[in-house]
This record gives sequence, structure tokens and C-alpha cells, in this order.
Amino acid sequence: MNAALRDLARWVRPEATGTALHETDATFDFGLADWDRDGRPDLVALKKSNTGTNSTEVHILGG
Ligand SMILES: [Ca+2]
Repeated sequence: MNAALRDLARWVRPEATGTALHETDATFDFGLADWDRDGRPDLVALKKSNTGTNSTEVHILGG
């Protein structure tokens, strides 16, 4: 397991329902992690299927 996946394993699921994001489907999973380790939580979106690259994609949305 690489370092990025260890970070994903520490995700805390956000409870907020209103975001600036477009609607997503069940292929997305979201969490908060301090991805760049600057001390502020970053919103992370994990797209698990139906990606253009045919592999899991990780999108960092904040920081
Ligand atoms: Ca951060």
C-alpha cells in the first residue's frame, strides 16, 4: 500500500450536504485529509469507476 492510499484510509466522511461541487454519483467517494500536510484539511474526491483512464482517480479539491 502506497503513501497516498494510507492517507485515504484515514479519511473522515464529511457530513455536510451542500457543496460547490456538481452532482456526483455512486462512483465517487469523498473525504477530508490533509493531503499536502500544510495543516489544513483538503477535500478529496475518489472516483472509483467509470473514469476516463479506466482506473481509480483521486481529485484534490481544496487545500
Ligand atoms: Ca492541506
